[in-house]
Amino acid sequence: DYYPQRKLALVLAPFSGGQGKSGVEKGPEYMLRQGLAHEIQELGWDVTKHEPLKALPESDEVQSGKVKNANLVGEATERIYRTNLEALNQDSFPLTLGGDHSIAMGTVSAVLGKHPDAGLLWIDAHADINTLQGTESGNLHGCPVSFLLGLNKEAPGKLSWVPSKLHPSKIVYIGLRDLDPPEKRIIKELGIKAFSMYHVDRYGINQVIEMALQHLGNGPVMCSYDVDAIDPQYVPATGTPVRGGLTLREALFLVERLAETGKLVALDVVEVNPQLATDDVHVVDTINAGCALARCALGETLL
Ligand code: HAR
Ligand code: MN
Ligand code: MN
Ligand code: MN
Repeated sequence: DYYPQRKLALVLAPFSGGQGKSGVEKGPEYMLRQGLAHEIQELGWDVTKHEPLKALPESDEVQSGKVKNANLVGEATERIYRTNLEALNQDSFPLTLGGDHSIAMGTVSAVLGKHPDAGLLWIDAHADINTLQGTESGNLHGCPVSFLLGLNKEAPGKLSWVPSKLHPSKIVYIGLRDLDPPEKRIIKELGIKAFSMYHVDRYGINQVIEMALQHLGNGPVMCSYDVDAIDPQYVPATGTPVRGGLTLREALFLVERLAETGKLVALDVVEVNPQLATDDVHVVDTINAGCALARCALGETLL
């Protein structure tokens, strides 16, 4: 058990600069309004709230080279990194609420700073492993894994802070179903373990998570959870929904199993965008799913 004192750092990351749709910065606010902090306290955790992006300078950049908002993303992710590393050093579990997935450059780097042997579970419809060369969209939320792996020779502007501490053998994907051709090539070339929705259907979610955990070995595990891994029928309010995703039970089972291992050291819940809902039910469903992921990862459903 990494957290016998049950201290939790709730890190709010209301950030949208890694992609083009506004509203994803509202994710943390909506999840808090749903009562998430209190729910976590009721699970026995001592919760402190952190807002590293307070007074983040307005971005005056349009595009630096191929990617958008490189300086803004660099500044935001470095702040998140510092906050999360400090939390980890004080034996707190960082639960980071996004925000778009570019913020994982900060959260994952913090975990690897504290636990160099940590494994990373990346739950997502997308691989987010595009390089500066390979990205079609120029959106940095499609690129965090390439930075963590050190696949970009020269990081633009303030992105240069990101340390490349992640080894390709220490990441496992689950839920993939929408990859760009260069992303598939990188995953193959580096031999990265990836369970797509095909594998979830073929083996079942229980076998998939066991294989994933076995691949990562015995050390601590971090989970970066993009809610678009879940089928849009359960999580419609997200920026890039892709049909044919995890059921809500499969999605929650994954984090329940992680809680059961006692090896989970940090969790991100990202890409919740309440503004993209077309009706109130969609907002409620999406926010409830995001909050349930966090609670289940913290042991709510374990007996
Ligand atoms: N692969 C595409 C790109 O690079 C889209 C990926 C981004 N969408 C996400 N990330 N929500 O998981 O732009
Ligand atoms: Mn993602
Ligand atoms: Mn995604
Ligand atoms: Mn509907």
